[in-house]
Amino acid sequence: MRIDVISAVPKVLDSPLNESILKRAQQRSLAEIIVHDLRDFADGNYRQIDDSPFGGGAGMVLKPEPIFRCMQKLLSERKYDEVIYLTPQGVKLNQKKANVLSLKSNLIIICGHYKGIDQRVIDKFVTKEISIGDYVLTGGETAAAVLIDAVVRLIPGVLNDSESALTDSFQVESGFDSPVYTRPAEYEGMRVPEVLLNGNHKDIAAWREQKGLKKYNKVRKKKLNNK
Ligand code: 6GU
Repeated sequence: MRIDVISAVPKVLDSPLNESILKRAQQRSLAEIIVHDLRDFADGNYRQIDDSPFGGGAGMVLKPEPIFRCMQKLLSERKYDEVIYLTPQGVKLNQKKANVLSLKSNLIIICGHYKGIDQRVIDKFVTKEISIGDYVLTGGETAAAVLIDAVVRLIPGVLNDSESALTDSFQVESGFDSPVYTRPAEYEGMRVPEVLLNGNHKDIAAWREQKGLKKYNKVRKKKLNNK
């Protein structure tokens, strides 16, 4: 998979994309992630990439020309499956959407900044507007790091068997993982649940499912009676 990211502050993405599993995915050539600095596509000595909104109001808007130029360059080089604009006004990301995106070959991600991007960019190029949740971030870069992480780890070969995505919470029935423990079996007077120590895999699987489900119901199911 190739992912091109268009950003006003590409540095924000440096470490999230170049450590751990995402680094390994790129080293194994399973993912190619290229971040484009909007300023490289801007005009004049000032290389201005944003301006105040028509009609007034607070904040700045990313100008259309640099994004159009970057998009036109990319589209002249290859076909893209989706052009994603990351915005709090988008559809909310979930595991199912990450699964679908992980099957694509070429993606463009446009990171918004300040008050957003000129609507004409969206009208001309964008095929999906995605939000990572109902809260506001200063820019789309941190959201891009989240989206790329969620998608790239699903590409076959990126995770080792021991990290398999098939058993992830949200891929399994209950939606939540169970609690996990490692050595020592007793620490500061707190003992690991006996079922995990006795080696009965059927009991362990049942315990894990029940714990995940119980936590899910406690945290996510809205109580109807206000108690
Ligand atoms: Cl995708 N961008 C920004 N700036 N804020 C967000 C978001 C995206 N998703 C949730 N909040």
